[in-house]
Amino acid sequence: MADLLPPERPAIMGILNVTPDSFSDGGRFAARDAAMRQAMAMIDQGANIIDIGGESTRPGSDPVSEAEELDRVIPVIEALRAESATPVSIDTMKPAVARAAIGAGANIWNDVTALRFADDSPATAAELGVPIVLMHMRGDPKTMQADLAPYDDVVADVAAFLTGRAGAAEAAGVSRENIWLDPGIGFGKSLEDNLALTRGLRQVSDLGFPVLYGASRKRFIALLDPAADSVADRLGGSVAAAIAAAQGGARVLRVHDVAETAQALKVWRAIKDRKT
Ligand code: HH2
Repeated sequence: MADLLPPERPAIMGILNVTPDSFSDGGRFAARDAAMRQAMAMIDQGANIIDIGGESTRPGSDPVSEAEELDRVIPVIEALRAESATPVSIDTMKPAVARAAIGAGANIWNDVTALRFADDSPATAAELGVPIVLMHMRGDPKTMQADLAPYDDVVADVAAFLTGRAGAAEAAGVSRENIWLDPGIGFGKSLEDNLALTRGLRQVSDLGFPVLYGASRKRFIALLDPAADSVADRLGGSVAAAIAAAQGGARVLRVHDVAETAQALKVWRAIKDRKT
């Protein structure tokens, strides 16, 4: 689905978390309506893809059951599909959730485990036949920050891991043009690792697959600016990282702040491309 990715600039993927902490008050219908309003606002602001997730992957977060995850995400995908043709990605590690989400109208499977969560993940990705995001992560969301053995060369290690996962996906029958890669900013990585991966993103984009990059509101920003302790105060750092990733060849930017990222990309493109 090459038309998901504009050639001239990275696509903006707007983040829609449908977790109890994101839309808690007022029950399921209110939660679905609030999620819809946020999705439509992001589309108005220039989001090219809406990434819907029903399970937090924040470090230390608890897993949720398949039934609960389906209950959270499927009604939102159906409601969004009824109102908009904007592509939707499903952020899940569970093949059954990916399958139901694609059945309900989602267009992309975003898997932070790179098809390692379940034995049938690779075969499911092949069968669904939609783009699959393979992300780098060491350990799982519960353990990843505890397990911070230094990398030899984080960019080379991540590139090698992603090459291996792309090979495994292809071996399971996923077509090459459906494979997207993601260095997994903030997943089991130190501040220096996140900076090196952003600086060295070209090495990942040179692997020949579209690269998705997500640093929006992540904790490493607060390590550089202690005044950004609250996630709401990380806009400047998020935009800076997104533009650095665009420079490094990212084809998709996963962000919370769509309008600001869209504006930054316009200015970045004008600086880069205009000859006058
Ligand atoms: N980061 C988060 C979740 N999903 N998917 C991809 N492909 N790349 C990422 O970097 C990525 C992701 C982080 O999730 P969480 O900490 O739950 O917060 P949020 O979803 O608000 O970003």
